[in-house]
Amino acid sequence: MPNIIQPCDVPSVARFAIVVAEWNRNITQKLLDGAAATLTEHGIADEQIDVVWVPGSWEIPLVAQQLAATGKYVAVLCLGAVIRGETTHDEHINRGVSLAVMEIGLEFELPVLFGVLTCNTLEQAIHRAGGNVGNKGSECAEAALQMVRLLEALNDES
Ligand code: DLZ
Repeated sequence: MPNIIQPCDVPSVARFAIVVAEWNRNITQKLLDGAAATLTEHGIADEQIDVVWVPGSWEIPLVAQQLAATGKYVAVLCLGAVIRGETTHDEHINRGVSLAVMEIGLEFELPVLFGVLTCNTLEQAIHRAGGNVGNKGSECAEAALQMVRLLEALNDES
């Protein structure tokens, strides 16, 4: 039988960082609320969660990088809501931010979660921020917890 690596518990001292964009705050506040509630449900205390607001999604990577570089966090969650307008602005933001978030995670060997909505309409964003398609902030927190547990298990193996 293959050896299946089982996720460990989240360390009790683990700290989580959340970077969240002010742009479309009516949406991003709900993503943040969902992410924080999910972390709390899993036993993470408020004192273990640091939140940093940035102007827009474009500014997320620089702050996520700074937070990752501190070495204080087991995961950095990136939350934003990019909604298509009349120009291609959204495409530039989405491409830049998604690639940068991935690169930061790889550079610092840390889960850096992409919780940025990339929607065609405000309605789509509303549905994904606690509406009928769930809360992508909560899902982002679930993924963060899963990755933290998995990386703990991988470290234990090595
Ligand atoms: C400028 C801009 C636009 C048009 N749309 C969004 C958006 O839908 N979501 C978002 O998070 N940010 C948007 N921004 C702001 C940019 O992310 C950034 O803050 C500015 O371009 C300044 O660098």
